[in-house]
Amino acid sequence: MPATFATSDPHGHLSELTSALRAAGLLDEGSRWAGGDARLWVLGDLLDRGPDGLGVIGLVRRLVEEAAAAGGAVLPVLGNHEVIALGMRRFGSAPIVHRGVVRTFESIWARNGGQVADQAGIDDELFAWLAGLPAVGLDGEHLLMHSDTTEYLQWGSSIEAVNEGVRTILADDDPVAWFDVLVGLAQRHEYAGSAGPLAARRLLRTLGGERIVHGHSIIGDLFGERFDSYDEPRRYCEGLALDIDGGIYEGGPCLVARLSD
Ligand SMILES: [Mn+2]
Repeated sequence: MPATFATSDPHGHLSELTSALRAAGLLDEGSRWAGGDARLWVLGDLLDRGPDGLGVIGLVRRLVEEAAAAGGAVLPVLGNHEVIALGMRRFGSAPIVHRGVVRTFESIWARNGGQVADQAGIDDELFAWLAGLPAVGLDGEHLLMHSDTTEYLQWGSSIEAVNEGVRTILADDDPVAWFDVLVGLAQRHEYAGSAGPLAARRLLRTLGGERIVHGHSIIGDLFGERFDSYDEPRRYCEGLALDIDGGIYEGGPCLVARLSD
């Protein structure tokens, strides 16, 4: 059984991501895949907020190839910032009536750390790659996704259906359906608090797995702790959820969770 790892939310912080993957033994000094047959999940929000989203995407795409050639796997997942960036690229400042409110992708992109340099690099080929990323994945007992929400179930009740549902929307140009994806993946904190285990169990029962692994919600925000006060992923929700977002863009650590040996 190969070792399985997960990281999330690099948000354009290429050097922090590279250092963290190297410290985990997954990259060599030249930043080439050194993980052999290991599996590494990258749970989205590759771009926006930080200086080099395109660099992060370039690294992840190269590692997908290198890991596959070594008998391992690098498995990127869609985050809400991929949807924001793609929506900005596709719809820009076009007004969209969503649930009775006029909104634009541009304003959401601008308010949430959208980077002009990242936009400039999203050509048709990269657009298609990002829009084709799966929203959820299952690896042994781990159910992996970007956001700590049950909103995924609006697109289907199996992993394949959810991924196909989201992929179909992002391959089309219905701005309202795009906005539903954006709003759904922006939800958070649904596994925290007293109602958390019920929500987590519903998702696990429907999609499979024994534990949810997610990013999107910074550990410091979720638990009211200083961003520099932790250096490990946080298991919570009666052990049903694992938050791996250290909060790189807030000065927190880039976490690489080891999920199994
Ligand atoms: Mn996010």
